[in-house]
Amino acid sequence: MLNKGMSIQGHIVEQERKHPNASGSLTGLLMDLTYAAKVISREVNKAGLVDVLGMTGDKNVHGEEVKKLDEYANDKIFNAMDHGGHLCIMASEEMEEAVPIPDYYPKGKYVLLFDPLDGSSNIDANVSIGTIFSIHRKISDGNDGKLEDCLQKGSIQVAAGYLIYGSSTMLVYTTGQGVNGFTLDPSVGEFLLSHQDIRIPERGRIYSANEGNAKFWDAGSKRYVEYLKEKDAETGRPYSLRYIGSLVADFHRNLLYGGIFLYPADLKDPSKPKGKLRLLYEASPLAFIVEQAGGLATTGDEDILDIQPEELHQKVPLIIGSKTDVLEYKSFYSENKG
Ligand code: AHM
Ligand code: MG
Repeated sequence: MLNKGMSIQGHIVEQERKHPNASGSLTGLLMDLTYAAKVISREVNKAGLVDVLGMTGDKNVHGEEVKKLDEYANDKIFNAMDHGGHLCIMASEEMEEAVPIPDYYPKGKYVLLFDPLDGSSNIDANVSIGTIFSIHRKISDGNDGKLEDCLQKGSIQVAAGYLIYGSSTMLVYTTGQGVNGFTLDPSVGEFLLSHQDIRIPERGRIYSANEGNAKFWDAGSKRYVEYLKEKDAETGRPYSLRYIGSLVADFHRNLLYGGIFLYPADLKDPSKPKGKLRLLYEASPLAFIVEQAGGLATTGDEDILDIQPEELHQKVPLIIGSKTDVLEYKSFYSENKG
């Protein structure tokens, strides 16, 4: 039985019970992750003080150097996850290569991909940022994790989730049986179930995009956004534009209220010919979550979850959100394709 206010630990165990052959390893893995998340949340909350601490010689109270927060978050997750015996390899947006679990630790059957601190350019302005994670099953032979374990289609993720460090810290995750949200209660230091079985509204009234780039989008994306600004009572247009520039925060709001997030390819910027967002650490986990909540995610050409990754840091256009909105986007995109 799921109850509002139940702890994340209770919830994960309950989910795992639905699989009679489960070994408990996924539960252990997710618990290690929530520990890292709590520590990152604590650091993010005092980010404004980092400069103050920095003036003392860039050392913290333990005599360690004060690191950039995204590097800190990366190290925290890595160090919380490497020795538990649940993983065989990890890859992160902050690390050039995937890192197999070293031989001196037991190796497990799961693969962890993560963006340790998404939207970190917003930290100094006290804007919400997040951590995104994706978990796959090991598919390669032998005990060691390999690159092919990381390059799997999103549709076969075992679990995905994100942490949002906002006015409160929340964890939203799915193991393929719906989406649930937990809020960190700082007084007990535990994530408690606050958003049970999240469903994204079929249609929203919000679009989120960096419209400053619109001149360089494909014709379909440009026309779609113009369409959203026209008045139409039946579809609730014009939509409101809401763009934080922090993917987790934009995604989270749209998940709860309904809406569509767009980051199309930039046809003029050679650094973003396939968009800006990373398939493995951003697009794919959020696509798994949104589909579990009844929404959709596409590049325009294909569903995000169907893409066979070719490289670790692959970028893709990302259009994600309420089902009707994403379907409408897709028809604009394909009708205007040259
Ligand atoms: P990051 O992972 O380096 O923080 O970059 C990803 C961020 C997303 O959070 C956000 O959606 C996007 O970049 C914003 O990009 P832009 O500033 O081009 O609008
Ligand atoms: Mg990111």
